[in-house]
Parts: sequence; C-alpha cells; structure tokens
Amino acid sequence: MPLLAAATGQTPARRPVWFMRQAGRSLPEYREIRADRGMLESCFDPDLVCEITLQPVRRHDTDAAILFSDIVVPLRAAGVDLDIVAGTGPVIAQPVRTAADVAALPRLDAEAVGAVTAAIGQILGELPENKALIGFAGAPFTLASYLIEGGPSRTYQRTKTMMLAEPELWHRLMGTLTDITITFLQAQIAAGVDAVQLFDSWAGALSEETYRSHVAPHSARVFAEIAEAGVPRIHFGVGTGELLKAMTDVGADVIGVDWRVPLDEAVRRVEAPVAVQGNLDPTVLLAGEDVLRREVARVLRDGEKAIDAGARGHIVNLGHGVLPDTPAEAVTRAVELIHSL
Ligand code: 1CP
Repeated sequence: MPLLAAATGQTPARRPVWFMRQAGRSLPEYREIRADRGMLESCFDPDLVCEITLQPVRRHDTDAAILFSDIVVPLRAAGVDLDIVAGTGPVIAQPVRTAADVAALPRLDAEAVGAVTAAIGQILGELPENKALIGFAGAPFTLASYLIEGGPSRTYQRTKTMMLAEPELWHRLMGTLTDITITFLQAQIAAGVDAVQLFDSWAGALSEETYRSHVAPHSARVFAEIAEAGVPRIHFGVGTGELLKAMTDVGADVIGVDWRVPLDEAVRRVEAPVAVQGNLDPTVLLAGEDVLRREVARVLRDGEKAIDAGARGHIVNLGHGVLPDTPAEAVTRAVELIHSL
C-alpha cells in the first residue's frame, strides 16, 4: 500500500495521494445520494457510509479512502443532543459551559458506533488491496470547541475563556472527550482501518505554550492508547505552523501541514523523523490547469526536499478540505498529475 509505505519510511510504488473532504459536495454522485437524507442520519447508515466513502476512490483513483463520518458522530452516539446543519456544521442543543454540564456528559460505549464499524467491514470488502482505509476522530480540543461554543466559531472565545479561567474544569472536560476519542478510534482500529487521522482542526487558535499546557497532554493520551495497534497515526490542524513540533511531540507518525508552511520547512520545525502530509492550497483546484500543474510540481519538489531533510515519507494531500465548489474533474486531474510527475 503506497500510503502505508510512505508513512513508515519505505519506498511507495507510486506517490500516495488522498484529499481531506474528498467525499462530499464536489461530487455529483454524492449530491444525488445525499439529496433526501440528513448528514447525521447518513453517518449511521452502513450502506450509505460504504458507498459515499468509496465514491471518490472510484472516480479519482486516490490511494486512500477516508471513512465518511464526522468528528461529532461519537458525541451523538454517546447521547449528546446535536445536529449537523447543512451550510453551517455541528450545532449543539445545550452547549457545555458549567461544571454540571461537564459532569453530565455521557461516556461512549463502543457498541453505540456499531453502524460505523459495520461500515468499515463493508468498505474493506470492496476497497482494492493497494488502497488504504483511513479512520479518524476529532481531537479533544476541537471537539471541546464545538461543545462549548455550541457550533462553529471564529474566535473560540468561550472555549479559551474556560481554558484560562477554569483550568480544572477544562481538564475534566478534556479528560472525558479524550476517553470518547480513544473509544471511537479503538473501535475503528479493531474493525480494520489501515491508518487513523486525529483532526485538531482548530488548534491553530492557540499559542504553543497554551497548546502544550492545556491540550497536548490529552492528545498525547489519545496517541499513546492507540500506539500498540501499530497503525500509522496522522495528526492534522489548520494554521498550525507554530505548533508543528508540539503536535508531533504528542506521538504522531505523520504530521499534516497546511499550505502556509513549505513541507521541507515543516520537517525542520518538527525535529523528528516523521512523514509529512500535505499541502496544496485547496483553491489551486479552482484555478485551472496551468496553476494546478505548477503547484502540484512544487509540492512534489517540496516533498522530496522534506525527505532529504529527514522526513520519513510524503503523503500528498491538500492543506485543508476540498472546497464544495471544486469541479470533480480538477480533483481527478490533480491525482493524475501527482501519479505521473
Ligand atoms: O471525505 C472526508 O474527508 C470524510 C468526511 C468528513 C470528515 C473527515 C466529514 C464529512 N467531516 C469530517 C471531519 C470534520 N468535521 C472536521 C475535521 C476536518 C476539517 O478540519 O475540515 C471538522 C472541523 C468537522 C466539523 C464540521 N462538520 C464542519 C465544519 C464547521 C466549522 O466549524 O466550520 C462541517 C461543515 C461539518 C459537516 C460535514 N461533515 C462532512 C460533510 C460532508 C459535511 C457537510 C454536510 C452537509 O452539509 O451535507
């Protein structure tokens, strides 16, 4: 499997590529299948999860499938009242803001994500042998931000206020979310995923010092608890150029890099022999053939420089998710270029 080879320091048969949000609105076949079904409902339907997970792999020939799910799925499975609202994202019915709210948070029983593990079994039965299935979870900080804010946020005002003003409460909340994340990832690993990605998408809102004191111990526990399984562990966040070393130090095998930091610079920052994943700007897929060709060539060159500088390998990806307006043809073309250049 090219993705596993790149993650573990072997020479891949071809350059592995997949895209965050490769399943989703950029695909006409996804829009059709989701037309009359809610997002959360879809995430708990194994047949749909299997079909939607495989759609981008069939169409684009990516080297990995990422499980079609969402970071709030384990919270919903545990019993948190929330919805995923089209055009907005996760919305929490009763935001978690007080000691009583934190104490009342449910725990996750692995059986509650049985639909997800059933879907993984189906996907593995259909996925070609040289392609990896990536499982994932939201990191405790990013999950906490949705629970506390009640939905998407630009400032993370309430989240950071709890962190600073009530550190004990904060760490209790993070402890509970860490337990949920570990249970969710262990269930996916037991069901057979080939690699996992921990999405700490919004960690870039924090200074390195705050990340290390208030977040890293919890994310480190997630990585430690799944280490024994031996599947590559990818760690990703947006705008985390200043946190790359801290996010690697928690125990990642592969570090995700967004478009703000060149891959070879990223590997110098992490000071560890991990693989790098990234880092095309998602808007490159909207900018036409000449730009696409130039930017793909640049990222491939940066990946080689990163390997020369000590990276274990390079998994090609975007710096964040495929934008919904992206023409599906541009994604297919990017994969072709990445495999041929
Ligand atoms: O193809 C894939 O990548 C798999 C599907 C996937 C993944 C990995 C979805 C489907 N969600 C996620 C993870 C996820 N969910 C993250 C981490 C990745 C990232 O940084 O983008 C985050 C932050 C969320 C939360 C979320 N869910 C948002 C972002 C809201 C915000 O704060 O800006 C949104 C818009 C959703 C809904 C969602 N999740 C996935 C899809 C296809 C959609 C859109 C659903 C719809 O309206 O139809």
